[in-house]
Amino acid sequence: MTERLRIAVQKKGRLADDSFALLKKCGLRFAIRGGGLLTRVKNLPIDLLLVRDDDIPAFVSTGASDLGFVGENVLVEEQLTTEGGIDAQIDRRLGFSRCKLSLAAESGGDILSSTDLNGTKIATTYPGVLRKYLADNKIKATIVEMKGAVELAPSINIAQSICDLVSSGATLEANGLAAFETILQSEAVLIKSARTLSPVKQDIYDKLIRRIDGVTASSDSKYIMLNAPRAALEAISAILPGADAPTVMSLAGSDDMVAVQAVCTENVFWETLEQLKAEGARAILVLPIEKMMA
Ligand code: PRT
Ligand code: ZN
Repeated sequence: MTERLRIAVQKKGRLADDSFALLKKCGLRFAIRGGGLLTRVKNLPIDLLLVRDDDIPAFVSTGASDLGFVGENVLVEEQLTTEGGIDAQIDRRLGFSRCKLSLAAESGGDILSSTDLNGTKIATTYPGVLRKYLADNKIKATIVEMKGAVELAPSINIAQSICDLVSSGATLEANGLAAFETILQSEAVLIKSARTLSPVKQDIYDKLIRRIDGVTASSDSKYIMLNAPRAALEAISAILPGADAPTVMSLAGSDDMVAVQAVCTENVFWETLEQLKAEGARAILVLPIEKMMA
């Protein structure tokens, strides 16, 4: 039986859809059906282990899974709170599920900065990260550990402030709270243990990682095509964001205009197009890039 690389992915929740979408963009063909713990990828020797996000670092650390997709916040919390530590480190940053772990308190209340936390109670589901932050900053406060609904803690007098994940800020606002400090920036990450993979698994891993890198690199990249006055070529090349030497071709029937094409490795904003136009560029097209391999 051929060995299969195993990847732990959140079964359902905020990370699940983007994790599945990334794997699909990497060319993996699979179907997620209710119930099952393990899903076979049809066209590569890879199995997906569908679990709760909190269990993913431990699965990778113990070898139940070779890789895992998890929020950096969960990884750091598990690293700080698991006895004996865990053998799971960040292998790639994936750029989705971005959020912040922030300290927040009643808007317009007495707690306006972290120094005001001395002698108070802080509710959180991230006791490990919070404990480290308080120790690093020499703040003496009591941590009230909760399993969820942390944003309600101040209104029911369990704590004076909270330490919770924030994305749009709408939840804090709806509960009359305001964030005053970010203690961790988080995004989805691919995690791996330091163990050596078998040669077969290493090959599958290498192939997958090349594809993940290709998808991540192409997501911010754009292909740009435009016509430009030959005299403005230098100025126009300087504006193209993150582009190496552009391809320049002559235009049929025109001596002073040329066609320019380039891969921009950074996002192309409307402001960039306006600058290009101001330099004399015309017929500007910005196209998405689906895949890239160096
Ligand atoms: O069932 P399982 O244990 O697998 O999932 P879960 O309920 O523990 O996690 P889930 O699916 O809610 O979140 C998974 C991961 O998504 C988190 O660990 C983060 O890495 C990431 N993420 C990104 C978020 C948020 N954004 C987020 N906004 N996780 C939670 N929230 C919550 C936050 O706790 C707060 O209650 O959303 C609320 C705030 O959102 P805003 O937009 O109102 O600020
Ligand atoms: Zn969870």
